Amino acid sequence: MAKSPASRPSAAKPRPSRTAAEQRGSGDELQQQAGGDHPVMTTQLGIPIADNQNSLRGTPRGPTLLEDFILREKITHFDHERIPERIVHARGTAAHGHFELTESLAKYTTARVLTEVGVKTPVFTRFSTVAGGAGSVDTPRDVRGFAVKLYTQEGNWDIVGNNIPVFFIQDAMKFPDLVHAVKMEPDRGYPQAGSAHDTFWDFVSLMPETLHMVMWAMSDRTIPRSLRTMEGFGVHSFRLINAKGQSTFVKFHWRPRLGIQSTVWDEAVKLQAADNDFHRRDLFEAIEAGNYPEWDFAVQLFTEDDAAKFPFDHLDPTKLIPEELVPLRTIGRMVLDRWPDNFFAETEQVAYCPANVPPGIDFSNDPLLQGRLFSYLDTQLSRLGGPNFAQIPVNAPQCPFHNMQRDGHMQMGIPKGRVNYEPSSLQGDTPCASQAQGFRHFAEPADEGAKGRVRPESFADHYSQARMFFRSQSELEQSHIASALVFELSKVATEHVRTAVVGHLQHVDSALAQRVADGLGMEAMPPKPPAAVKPQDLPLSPALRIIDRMLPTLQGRCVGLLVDDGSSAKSVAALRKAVEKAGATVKIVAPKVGGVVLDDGSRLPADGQLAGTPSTVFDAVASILAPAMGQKLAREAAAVDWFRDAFGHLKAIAACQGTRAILQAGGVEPDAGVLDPKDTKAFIAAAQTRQWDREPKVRTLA
Ligand code: HDD
Repeated sequence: MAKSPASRPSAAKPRPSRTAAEQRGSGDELQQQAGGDHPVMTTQLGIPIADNQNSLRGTPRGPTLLEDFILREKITHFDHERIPERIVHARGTAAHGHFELTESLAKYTTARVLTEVGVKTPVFTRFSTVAGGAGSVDTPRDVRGFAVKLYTQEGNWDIVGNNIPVFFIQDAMKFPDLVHAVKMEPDRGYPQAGSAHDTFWDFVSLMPETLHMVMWAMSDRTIPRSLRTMEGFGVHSFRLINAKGQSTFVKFHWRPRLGIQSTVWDEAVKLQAADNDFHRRDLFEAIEAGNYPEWDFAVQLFTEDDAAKFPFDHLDPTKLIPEELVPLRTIGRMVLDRWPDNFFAETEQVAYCPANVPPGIDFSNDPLLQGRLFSYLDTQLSRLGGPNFAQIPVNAPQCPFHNMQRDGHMQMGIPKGRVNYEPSSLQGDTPCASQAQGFRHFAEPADEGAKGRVRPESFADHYSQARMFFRSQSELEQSHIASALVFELSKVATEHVRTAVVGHLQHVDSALAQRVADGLGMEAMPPKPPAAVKPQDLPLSPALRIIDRMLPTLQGRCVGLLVDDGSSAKSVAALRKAVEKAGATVKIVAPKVGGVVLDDGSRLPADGQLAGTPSTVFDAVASILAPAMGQKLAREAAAVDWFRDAFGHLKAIAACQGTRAILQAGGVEPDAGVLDPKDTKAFIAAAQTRQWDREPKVRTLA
């Protein structure tokens, strides 16, 4: 422990003082070390700094002086480096890119972004988890935010959506309750970033409108493999308004060109330990490598008359419109091709708001949307510190903008002239509103009925679409949902909450309720709660599945290749070539990050060290090991887990003879998805998908 100056022997003579630069090296010396042509460091106000290592001392061993304005400025700024994190969607990651329209919707809207084919509109897209704090992990079971800011020529358009097309609640009035229930419990401060706890399921059990989205939340949609393989949904019905002032309802969809890909639950759990930043690293690496993720942009268009025939109310955000009922029309694409320069300045400070729409797009009366139109601007005022947050570069429009809004905290502009009001006759160039170009609200005829705090009767059916969603899933996906329900409810300590949820599940699907009851070890089936509306058997929607719709491709994915000293250089090169040809990357994993010496004497550096690079981070794994190394690694838990987990997570494995000892140690009985790395063709084919047939052999599903 360092001695404090006071405890030093008083007899000790102070050493002659050296200047700060002599003690730690001056800025000039450091500059020389780093090379390059560095600008002189200054304070915020431009005063050049001579020493950035030492504070100003009264004497060499004496007190620090209050006079040290450089120290005070630096520490003060540091003390204020954080802003309040978002109350929801705090953990996120974002990228720049563009949107390009491929089909004009001029018949339906005047919005130029939806009518000018071929124009590239810049976008900034932020993905997020919902429940966890900014420092939580990337891969919990959670809904993902999918927020796109399009910098159109008529102002910013924000599509603030999720990767699920429905929402938990019908009315914004319940949003604070929902969020309080799902976030960490207020007395104990946990769990972080997860819904598997009493308060969330208590809320669910008392609010049956949540049941449809609960089915989605328990599906594999909430454990995505990559942000690049997620769908995005605008959720609510919006309106498109054409030149004649006519309205058409619209739902917005983003469809990943790489197809949808999810993890299996055990993999998601282990990913939380393997890499907190799994999703943001994946997005960063893909963009850095030039594998720019792309999404098709599609719309569902329907009229008021169409909507009247739907067996649900489209203004209820707990309902979706099956694409079998209203097909999707692909009209554009989004490409993300540029990583932000600075996380705080852009990803943290970006402010989305569903109320940001250009002329030609308008809102529906969805009561959840109506509440959101207020909430986002309001939250930014405190999160970003005042009314001028639209001046932050990532939030500023990229088209001309003029108004009479002035002053306020952190005003960055210097408005000129005498006139800051409208109308005015004193200046010729002041901005004026324009009937021709300006935003016009749809002249919606008024509904019948009296004012009141009411839920329309058309919102009363809470179970039919939950049932439709569940029954539309493949057998395996249904098992995943049942197992997820068992997992989550097993974490609920309050028995009556578990019972109540299983009661509701009977309205969704009685076999599902039975599976969950069995999985929870319930002795008897709990009573069914009364349902306001008898659940209907709606036509099934196979389009809602994901396993069947995964794209058999290796494009954009990553194969882990385990090697050790003596691995065959030829086999490593052949495998790498085949994987790269299939559009994926290979990452070399070895016992030491410095790499290995291959059998031809060449050195192969590793991308990851075995213990710190588990197979969970790869889409498929391969190993090329000399038999002696295989024997050695068979005694290494990290190597055994590498294969056992890859097998359990239904991944293709290319395992050479040398690896068989490790597989044996892990109790892995090779199946059709365990291949010889020399048979690169068979390995690529298997690696393009998961080995779903294997699942019943490796775990018991509910
Ligand atoms: Fe919200 C953030 C998506 C309902 C209030 N929301 C936020 C973000 C996304 C969504 C993606 C993160 C944006 C970003 O990356 O900065 N929210 C949704 C969706 C909803 C929804 C798809 C239902 C369809 N939200 C919703 C309601 C309310 C809010 C009903 C309040 C009445 N949401 C907020 C918020 C946040 C937010 C508190 C937190 C940070 C922020 O806005 O900027 O205002």
